[in-house]
Amino acid sequence: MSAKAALLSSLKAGQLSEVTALLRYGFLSKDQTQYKTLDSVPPRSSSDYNRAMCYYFLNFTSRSFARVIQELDAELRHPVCIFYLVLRGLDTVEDDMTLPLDRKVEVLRSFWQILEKRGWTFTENGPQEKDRVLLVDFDVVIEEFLGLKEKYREVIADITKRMGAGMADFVSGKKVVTLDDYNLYTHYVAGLVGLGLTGLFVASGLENPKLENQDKIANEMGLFLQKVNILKDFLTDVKEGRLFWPQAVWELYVPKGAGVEALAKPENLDRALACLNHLCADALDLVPSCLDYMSLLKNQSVFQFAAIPQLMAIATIHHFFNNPLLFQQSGNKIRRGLAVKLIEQSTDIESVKRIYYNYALSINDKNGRRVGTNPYDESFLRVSLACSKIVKWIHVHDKEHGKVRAAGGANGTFWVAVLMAIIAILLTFSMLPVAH
Ligand code: IN0
Repeated sequence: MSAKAALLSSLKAGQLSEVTALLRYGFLSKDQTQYKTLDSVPPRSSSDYNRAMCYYFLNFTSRSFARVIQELDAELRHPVCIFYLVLRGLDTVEDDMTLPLDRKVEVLRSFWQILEKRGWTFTENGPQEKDRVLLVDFDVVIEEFLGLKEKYREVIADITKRMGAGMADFVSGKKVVTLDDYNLYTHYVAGLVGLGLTGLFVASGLENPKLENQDKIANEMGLFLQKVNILKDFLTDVKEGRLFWPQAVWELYVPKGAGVEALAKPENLDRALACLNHLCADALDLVPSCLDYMSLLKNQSVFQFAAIPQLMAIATIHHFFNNPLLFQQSGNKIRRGLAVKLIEQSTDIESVKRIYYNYALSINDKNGRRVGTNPYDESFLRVSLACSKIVKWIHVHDKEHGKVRAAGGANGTFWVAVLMAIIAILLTFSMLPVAH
């Protein structure tokens, strides 16, 4: 999305604070150091070719998250970058529907050993696979992996082994039927990332050693992110025939005998919303654990690294809860301006608590207003309970830290709204210069 489109979208929503956040993020924080802006292949002759290629891939595969990784303290930056690329490689094998099943399973199960094979590359992905190039040049990731300290290599290899085996089970026919299956699948693809990152944080010596025995909440950090991804990708995934919504839940809502794709039909919108809200409640139940995890973090750069995706996820649930758009058009996201504002507010646990508090109250409010509007929807109490538990967690934490919570005030006045409308009109007719 262009800078102008992002600005317009926030202006149209009447969010001045997002507009100012976008301007600050775009114009003030251009850090040219390191590899943050590397967006072309480095010359093969350069002495740091392998490392530069890894950051090129990182920037290529995930623009915004790449920036967050590179804000980590130097000791963790490279291990996390390599961990991310290894996982991305595994994902690219798992995702590709053109690979023969036997071959796919073989590569997934042995990927942790491949990490030690100097010179290994993989050219068997279909041409449409977005991150195909990463595997075509995977030897550079292997070189950098082999250059990491042993304590980091151990964590990465262990997680890769467990994740590859779990993915292989699911691609070989295991289905996401029950809630247990849903929790197991999300454990393999995201919960294990939480365990691995925690292992890296502790090994670096930069983080709270107490994290070591926190597998449950580390796992749930990942589960929350992945469950929100699975919710928001409904249309794209259903079209590609690989939906991860648990059957035991969608079965409660589709017309008798129908498949999950029935939820994409306009005449089934009420059923679809009821199912969505049920799964939102299931995801929201994980939030107290995520807050527990974040409240244990001590290092500033690690805190922001962990908090930013969590804030995006809660904002995404807030956006999609009971929202018909999820079933009507794919590729919907929270506004870029909102994302940037959340990044700016990810600095410390008090700021994060305030954001969660507002979202929990707002979701609870939307929940209250929908009572009686949908005959299929039975998750009203579930959602309400999940929101109450989030608010309760925050109150308990406030009390333990001597904090008094003030009620949120209104933001925005009549004149601010008028000013924003004028800027929006000028932008629409391209009368203001904005960088692309
Ligand atoms: C991640 C996670 C991630 C970051 C920080 C702490 C975590 C703790 C537990 C588990 C995962 C954690 O964050 C990224 C965020 C991301 O990639 N965002 C995308 C947004 C988007 O729309 O795709 C971006 O481009 O900005 C994440 O989603 N995953 C991930 C992968 C590897 C690592 Cl090392 C960390 C993917 C997943 C499946 C949720 C684990």
